[in-house]
Amino acid sequence: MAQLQALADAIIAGNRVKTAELTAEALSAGMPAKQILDEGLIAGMAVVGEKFKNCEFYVPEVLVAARAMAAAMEKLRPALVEAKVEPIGKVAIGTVRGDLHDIGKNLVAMMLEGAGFEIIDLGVDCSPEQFVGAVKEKGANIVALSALLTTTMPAMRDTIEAMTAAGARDKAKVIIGGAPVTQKFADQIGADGYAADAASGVDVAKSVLGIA
Ligand code: B1M
Repeated sequence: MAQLQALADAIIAGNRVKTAELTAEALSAGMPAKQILDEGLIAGMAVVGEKFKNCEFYVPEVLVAARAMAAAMEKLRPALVEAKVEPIGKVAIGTVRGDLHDIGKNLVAMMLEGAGFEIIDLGVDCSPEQFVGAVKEKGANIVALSALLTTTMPAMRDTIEAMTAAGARDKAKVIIGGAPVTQKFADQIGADGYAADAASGVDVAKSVLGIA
């Protein structure tokens, strides 16, 4: 539908004003909130993710697209709540203990939200107990860990061990990423998935939950 394609294009262009306007127009025209989300906003963010993976887009383009998405979500959220549209998963994301880098983590969170996940953003310097709490008290079914320092990578293992000790490991999948992190390290510490970049983070999050 032309209206939804225009919405996706506005997201890809990072046009915040136009994205919000088109979302409001679609709602006023009686289009279901879920259709606007899936076929307009998420479709646009999926293209942004692909372009980021293929190095056609860089961090600034992704940030403006995510900002446009956030503006549209402000308009759409009440209608989604009313329609009882469930998120496809609940992700507790944070940078691990001792680590203050959050630019990459924020990008991953934005892409995940753009793909339909609910995000519990725990921020930076997160203790293993914060992740355990997000699983046990807030029902997160994915824990996404970010580390940018070789010295904070061991905190990823500590988090997984704390989840196991607290009986939270079987309630949530653990996915990890960050510049020094590798698939090999993910395997060594028993994480369920590793993503090299924000767009792959969406693929891995869906894959660990068995979503196509
Ligand atoms: Co820091 N820093 N820093 N730093 N910093 C690095 C990481 C470093 C490589 C610079 C260098 O020496 N060349 C180096 C680490 C060396 C190492 O451990 N091997 C370093 C250092 C040493 C430090 C300090 C120790 C410096 C000091 O004080 N002596 C200190 C540590 C503070 C702390 O954390 N305790 C420090 C501080 C800082 C600032 C505060 C100044 C600032 C952070 C600001 C902020 O984040 N709000 C900063 C910055 C900006 C950097 C660099 C320059 C850029 C990081 C970044 O944002 N990249 C960085 C050098 C570099 O990378 N060129 C550096 C852009 C971002 C989009 O990429 O974060 O990799 P990235 O995220 C990607 C992927 O990795 C992946 O997706 C993202 C998007 O594609 N990803 C995930 C990330 N998390 C994921 C989670 C997932 C999946 C994918 O979950 C599933």
